Amino acid sequence: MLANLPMAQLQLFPTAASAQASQIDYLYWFITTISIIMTGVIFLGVVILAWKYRRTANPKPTQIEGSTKLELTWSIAPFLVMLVMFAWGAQIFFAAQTPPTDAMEVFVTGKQWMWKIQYPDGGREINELHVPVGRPVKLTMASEDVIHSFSIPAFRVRHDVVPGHYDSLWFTATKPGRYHLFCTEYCGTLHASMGGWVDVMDEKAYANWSSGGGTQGTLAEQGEKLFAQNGCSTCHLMDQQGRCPVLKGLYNKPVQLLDGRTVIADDAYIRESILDPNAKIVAGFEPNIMPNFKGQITEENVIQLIAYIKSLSPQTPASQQGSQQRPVVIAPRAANAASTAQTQH
Ligand code: HEC
Ligand SMILES: [Cu+2]
Repeated sequence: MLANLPMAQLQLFPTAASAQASQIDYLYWFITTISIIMTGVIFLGVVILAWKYRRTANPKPTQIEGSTKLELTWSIAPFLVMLVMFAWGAQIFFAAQTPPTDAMEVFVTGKQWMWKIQYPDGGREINELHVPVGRPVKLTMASEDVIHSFSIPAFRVRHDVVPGHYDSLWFTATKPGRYHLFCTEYCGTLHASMGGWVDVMDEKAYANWSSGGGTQGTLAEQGEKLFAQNGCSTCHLMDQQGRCPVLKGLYNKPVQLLDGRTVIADDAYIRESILDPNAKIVAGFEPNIMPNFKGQITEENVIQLIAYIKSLSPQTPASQQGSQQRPVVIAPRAANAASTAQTQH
């Protein structure tokens, strides 16, 4: 329906190629229309009243004491309209934060000045993202350096990618084709060229394309190699718990911490455990034993390591994987600030 609007034909408006796009467009047009109407009413009022009470028609100024009824009307009516914007907007916003359980996962790492894409089957690309039509896709995104922002206008999705944690977004592409993807956060000299294409393919074409897969094994297999290369396997034995926790079956399970809190071992938690091991110490273990891998393991390698640790546990739906930007603390303690400050010294 929106495609018939003259705006769409002028190409001022990107095509709508995802399941959520039309919802967002309807809200956009609703807000724009209301704003235009409101602006029109106010301007008209200013012009009419200025004309009606002009000096020549009113040599003696008329005293107007005000009208409670009128004031209530122009306060309450816009308030109700804005509540509609709020409720509608909140509904779309929350839907955008909640990927469906069957979403397929793709990993994106932003780096000055390119987007690196990793697929669970081990395939990887730069500035190209291949997705099947009609299937929800969840992107888990990290930044290697500065703040970037991942944006696909045709899908009406965009999310900042902030260094230090995972960000995520999801969409369901509805029309096969090629769509622009961008970095929409100024990130340095070549920011303008930090973009690429999303290729939306029908199921068959996608199956053909993805059977290419990774030449170096799946993401989890790549992670297994890194696990040995970085010496993780010398401490984290597969079945025998010594000075280091066993990582088998860890993924997405609650972990009891030394300071009494409990966290869920999602992507964000495992990422933090690797890059900043002392941030959260597992109960029964000691700090400062696990080396800090920050600066030694890239975000892409962390993604591979997580895939490996994940593969040591039964399957978990993508929607429950690392959708949180920071590790979730289930039972935060109020008096925590003091105790963490101590452990940092
Ligand atoms: C020198 C031994 C050592 C090495 C090497 C080591 N770790 Fe650890 N790791 C530990 C210890 C001890 C803990 C528990 C204390 C803590 O939470 O920091 C731990 C905790 C963890 C946890 C949290 C486990 C849980 O049950 O919540 C993860 C995940 C982890 N390590 C992954 C890795 C990965 C991946 C590597 C390799 C890049 C690695 N570790 C290398 C000793 C090590
Ligand atoms: Cu960028």
